[in-house]
Amino acid sequence: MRLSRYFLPTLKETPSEAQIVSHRLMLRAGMIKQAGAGIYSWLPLGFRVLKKIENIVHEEQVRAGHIPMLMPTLQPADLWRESGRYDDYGEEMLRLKDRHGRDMLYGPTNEELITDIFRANISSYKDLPLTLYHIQWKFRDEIRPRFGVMRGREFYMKDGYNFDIDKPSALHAYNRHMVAYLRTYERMGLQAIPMRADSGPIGGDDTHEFLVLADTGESEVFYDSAITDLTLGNRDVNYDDWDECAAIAREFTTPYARTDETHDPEKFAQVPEGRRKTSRGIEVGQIFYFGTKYSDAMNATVQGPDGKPAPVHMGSHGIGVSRLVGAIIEASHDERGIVWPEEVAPFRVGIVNVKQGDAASDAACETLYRALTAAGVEVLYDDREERAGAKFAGMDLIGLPWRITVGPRGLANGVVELTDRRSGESEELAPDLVTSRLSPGA
Ligand code: 5CA
Repeated sequence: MRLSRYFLPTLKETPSEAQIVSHRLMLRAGMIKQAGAGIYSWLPLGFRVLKKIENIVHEEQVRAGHIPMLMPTLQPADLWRESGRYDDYGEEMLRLKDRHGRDMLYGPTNEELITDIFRANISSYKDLPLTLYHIQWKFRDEIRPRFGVMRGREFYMKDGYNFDIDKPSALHAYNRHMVAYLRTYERMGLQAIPMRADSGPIGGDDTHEFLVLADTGESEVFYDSAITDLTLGNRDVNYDDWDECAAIAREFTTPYARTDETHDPEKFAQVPEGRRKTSRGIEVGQIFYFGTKYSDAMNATVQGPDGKPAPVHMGSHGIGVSRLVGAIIEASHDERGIVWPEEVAPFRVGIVNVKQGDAASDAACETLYRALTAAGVEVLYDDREERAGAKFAGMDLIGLPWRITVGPRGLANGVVELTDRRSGESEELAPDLVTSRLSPGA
């Protein structure tokens, strides 16, 4: 992408309405524009990151054996009357009427809709287990939308639903989601810690939230620091192996880690003193096992192995896809701007032409831009007639992992400069070497 033809409305000034760093940086980097309280347009740069995150979520769900689909944002109220949540959900639910006077709502989540799809199509235990998911916009009329996309009213969420014949099978689905989530967040360069949580309006006994530690997080968290040493890494997990998933879930949930809602000071006191930590956290996902709550209320049974109707055990599992954009920035930035982890960066590399209009510089940039693009590398080429200083500041602000600086002085010696955004380290290299260094698989 050539910056001269792109749409990247960066701001020099810090917007006064933004209280936390991720919100400030998303506005300054031209990623989002507020449309109304808690409602945002995703400008091209923000949209690229949102899609990268969405893709990782999809890949890890499919790897775990879950099936993607898409449900609508608007739902008929009747389904929610069946489950009893039409009244229970309260003011957070945005209610509306269509032209025929029918009650509708903008979905805050989808347990009812998916249970309706399930009961219309599945009648035998032989079709279980089944896990379906989608990534779709949700609306919750939050009292205090704030912190930009972190607590929006309209937000993008992955929500998945498992249907199982009994509790052990549903608990395997729970553990499988936990492993898939750990892997999802790690791929985004994040450490998200599963913490025992409260189930709120979704219901159920077993639930864990995944929290990213950050001073600006809305939840207070208490944990054994031993948990921060755990990583899933490149373990080749067999998602069909109940014992393997259960062992990983145990490994990651054994050290004490709880939010303020479930915090137990007596248990916490048993953690060795030096490892007892209190911090703030951003909730980037939550998994629930709620048994037969929805299937009972909505008459979703299947024929069991003994020929009799059997209740269906369910769970639901959410990831805050749009919130993750903010959470990643909270976890990865410096005083100059965002520092994107490679996997979610909007572009992998930026080219800065320090002397636009200089024939040799323009030609070298052009060659690099084409070679990198041909090699499948996502490049943003700053080809504007701007001061070099402004170009550097802009690149630092938007936080691409690599910057290539091209100028007449280096070119006279046959080199360009390659800079790592995270460490700030630079190296002078021949342009062809830069291309091969940044090409996939190199
Ligand atoms: N039905 C369940 C699981 S699918 C559910 O709705 N879970 S949830 O309420 O915990 O939401 C899932 C995730 O969405 C949360 O962990 C959080 O990361 C994100 N989320 C929730 N509310 C908001 C909001 N107002 N703005 C941005 N993200 C949100």
